[in-house]
Amino acid sequence: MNSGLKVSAFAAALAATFGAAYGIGEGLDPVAAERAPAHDERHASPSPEVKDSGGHAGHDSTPAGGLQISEGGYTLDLRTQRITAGHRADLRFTVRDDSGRAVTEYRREHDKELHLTVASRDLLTYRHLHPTRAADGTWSIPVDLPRAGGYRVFADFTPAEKGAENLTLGADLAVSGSYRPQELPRAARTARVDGYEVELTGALRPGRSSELRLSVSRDGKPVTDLQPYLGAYGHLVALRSGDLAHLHVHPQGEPGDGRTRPGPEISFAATAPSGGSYRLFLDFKHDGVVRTAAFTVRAGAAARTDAETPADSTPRHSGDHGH
Ligand SMILES: [Cu+2]
Repeated sequence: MNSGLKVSAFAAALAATFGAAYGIGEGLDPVAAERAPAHDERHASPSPEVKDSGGHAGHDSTPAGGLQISEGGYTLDLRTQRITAGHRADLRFTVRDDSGRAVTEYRREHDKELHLTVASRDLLTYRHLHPTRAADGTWSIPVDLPRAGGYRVFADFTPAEKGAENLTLGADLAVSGSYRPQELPRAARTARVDGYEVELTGALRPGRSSELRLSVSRDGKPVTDLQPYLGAYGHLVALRSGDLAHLHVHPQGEPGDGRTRPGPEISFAATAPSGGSYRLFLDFKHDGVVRTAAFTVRAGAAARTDAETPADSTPRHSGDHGH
């Protein structure tokens, strides 16, 4: 309830800000405009193993990240806090330690020192990016976000410092233009992107780890030659609707381990920090191109996706992730 109030206030403030100040983006079809080119580099959040607690909804796991700009002695200093919809801009930021110094040493995870995700508050726009770090610790990456609104920027990294843990820090980014918030697409088991169909089985459970399996097919045929991308056949990011809490999701098995096959099924372990709606973004690579399939799922006993979604349903908005 509380978060609902906050979201409403936030949306009203945004509508006022963006609606009044800018006419840019008017006439842009928010869904069509969102058909972004396939991103060449994206992936999912690496993180410390969260053990399956076997039913104990434990205090030992902290599955939600990204809600704070500062955590564990590290701060995300987002230098670029405003950009304009439909205009390419440099997103610049620094990660600082508790003495204010820019962090310049990181532990590589999934092939990269830092993984950046950018998501709109309505969860229809999503980017997974790998910025470049200058010697002084400043990170930068060009972004082009076609839709105006409130966004969250997540930096997922592990400082090289001894004992430092994987962190996901989040900061707000405002994208100016004509703001038209969309409803969260309804929960569905199937997502389509670029002629591929991805089917989700398994459920997201509050407070405990559960398995999510995503099966990729094209033209009705299972895809059995997925390509490794950043050390896995698929990368999954899950964001909670309402506050954009960022979940830690772990791929199960990896290319070359002798038992993980290159499709059609990709398996993950995920823990939902609470009941509610979540948006899942799956990156997978096939024919040399990385594509993203997006799903809305509900976590919690009262909201089983299989019960609420007819088998033949299709996401109402496939947004940039559809077709
Ligand atoms: Cu990444």
